Amino acid sequence: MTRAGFAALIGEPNAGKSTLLNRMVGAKVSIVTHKVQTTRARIRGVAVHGEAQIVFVDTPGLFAPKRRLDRAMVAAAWGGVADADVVCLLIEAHRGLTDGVGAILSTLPEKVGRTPVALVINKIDKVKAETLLALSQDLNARFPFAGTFMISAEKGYGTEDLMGWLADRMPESPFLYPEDQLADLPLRMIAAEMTREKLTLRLHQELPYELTVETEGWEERQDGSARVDQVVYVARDGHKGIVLGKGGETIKQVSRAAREELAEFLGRKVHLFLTVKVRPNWLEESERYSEMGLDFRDGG
Ligand SMILES: Nc1nc2c(ncn2[C@@H]2O[C@H](COP(=O)(O)OP(=O)(O)OP(=O)(O)O)[C@@H](O)[C@H]2O)c(=O)[nH]1
Ligand SMILES: [Mg+2]
Repeated sequence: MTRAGFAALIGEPNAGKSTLLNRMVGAKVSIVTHKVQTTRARIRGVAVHGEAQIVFVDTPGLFAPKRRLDRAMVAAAWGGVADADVVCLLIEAHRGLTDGVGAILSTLPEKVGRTPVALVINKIDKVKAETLLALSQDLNARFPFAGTFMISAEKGYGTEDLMGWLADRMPESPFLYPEDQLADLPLRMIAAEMTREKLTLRLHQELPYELTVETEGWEERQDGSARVDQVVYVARDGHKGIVLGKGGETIKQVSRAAREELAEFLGRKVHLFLTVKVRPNWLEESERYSEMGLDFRDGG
């Protein structure tokens, strides 16, 4: 008898949810940056452990939302919890019980109901072992966690234990995805995310928040290569210049990095064309949200 189900990864922005998803799946399915609010929608990655298939659901970080996009992202994150068989709450070891974590813990009971929640203290490579025990006790006093794990998603410490524990908690079920499938994001969205990651890594301050990337065209060529056309939407005139960079240098480097990653992912040659468009109101356009995999109405 096989097992299969959903494990949702939730936590504050930057907690390492996407890093953990990629580690568990063994491939880069979700983009990772050092900046907060990198992930914008739910992203599924599939892992098989023994007789169990675990569908990991990466979610946007949980924080106090102010803008429409924030609200849609936070709603998407809690939506991941609603569908899950097990929830993993990721906490950053070196930041501990922040106000943000406190806010999550106070909302958690109403959101999870009877679904088991694992406490996953991540980034243990950044702290001394002594601090972990106190943090774990403190957190366990505030919520009846079904298990506690100390991990480093980046280094791979403790992640196999967590995987085994999750596998045991999956309901009896046939596999939900074919065994060789790692993700269920459409290719055009994976490609757009790769470009957004490279832009986010390169740009500073608020700019990454104010842009979105969409794949507008995908053409398979006779020679086996793919031509991919993407649009980078920015909200302000001034941002276009920043994205392009001096003499177009920034967009050129972003384009090269994204093209190389996409080509490796597909295992064939890619021709990537990026166009930057100013669209002052894109953060209020429902079509942009559906392209991102978000529900526009959640932001209302
Ligand atoms: N030192 C250390 N850094 C880590 C670890 N896990 C993740 N990181 C780093 O933490 C940063 C954020 O990681 P992400 O995986 O993007 O975090 P996230 O929770 O998905 O963030 P959002 O999508 O913004 O909510 C990146 O710079 C990661 O390299 C870890 O175990 N140790
Ligand atoms: Mg993320």
